[in-house]
Amino acid sequence: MKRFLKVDDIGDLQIALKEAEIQKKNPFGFSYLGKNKTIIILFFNSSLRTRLSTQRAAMNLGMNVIVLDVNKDSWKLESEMGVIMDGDKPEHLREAIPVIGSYCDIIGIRSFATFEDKEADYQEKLLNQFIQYSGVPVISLESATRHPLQAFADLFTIEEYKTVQRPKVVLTWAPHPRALPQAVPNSFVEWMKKADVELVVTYPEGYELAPEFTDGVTVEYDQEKAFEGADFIYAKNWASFSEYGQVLSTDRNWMVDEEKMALTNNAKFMHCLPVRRNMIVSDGVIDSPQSIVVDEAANRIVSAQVVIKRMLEKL
Ligand code: AN0
Ligand code: CP
Repeated sequence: MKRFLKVDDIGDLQIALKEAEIQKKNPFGFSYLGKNKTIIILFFNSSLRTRLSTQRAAMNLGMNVIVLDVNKDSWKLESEMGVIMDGDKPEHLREAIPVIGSYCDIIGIRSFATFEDKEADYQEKLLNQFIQYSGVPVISLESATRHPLQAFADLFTIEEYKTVQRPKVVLTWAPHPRALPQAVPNSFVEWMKKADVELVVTYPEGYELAPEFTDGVTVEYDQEKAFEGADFIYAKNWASFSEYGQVLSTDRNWMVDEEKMALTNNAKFMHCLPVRRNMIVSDGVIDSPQSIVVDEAANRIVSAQVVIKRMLEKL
């Protein structure tokens, strides 16, 4: 595997889920694969889970790990081609990327949507430069439009917890004070569409996701109706796609609370984290036995380990 950016990169989901199960049962079984191999993970944005779980996955596979917080510990990087670099950025990505590539065997990169330019975000300009110039396999640790390691871990978690063959999975928008990327819901939809689940997405009008992700997906604007009979409730805030990057609603009625969970089929509550309590979800729900957010986060090691293992096998 040369890159892991979206669902198609993982191939057959059933095979990937089987591999995840094997890795989870025997996390050190493939530690010989990473001997004398190095992964560099680069962060242009904050992270707790991705940063730690990806390191842990790479260490389980016997790799050396280097982590760089680009904004804090490196030079400011210019990304536009053809500019006169007389501003505050001393280095260009065009040199920085192949240099980083020369120090490692795999690169992981986190870089959120800027919300400045919808087209630039949806073209994944930064990620594509890493693919083009690094010379090594690239893993998305959440890009402008997708968060594939999260969606893979989410799917694996659903597989672990489901009690029916084809569970009803509801992705619900929930309020948040600041504009958040569409990457998590985009990937969640992208992966669920390929999985054996009944997917329903619910959000206030104006929060439609990019059609490339939601074409063919069932949308229910009435949140309570969407929750009826659900086996999994997956909450997430995102900013508007059409009014790009805008917060159109902070309606607290969309928070996931005990009353709404009572409409479900004793559903499990999921969220990628970090989550704002009593904005997105009530204390009562996240502290209940129905909440599986910590197990979900723990499975981020598993999804990263499947991906890194596949890359190591091809080095
Ligand atoms: C980010 C987001 O919504 O994409 C990261 C989630 C994994 N969340 C925040 O910035 C709070
Ligand atoms: N879910 C997730 O990716 O969390 P972090 O932003 O903390 O990495």
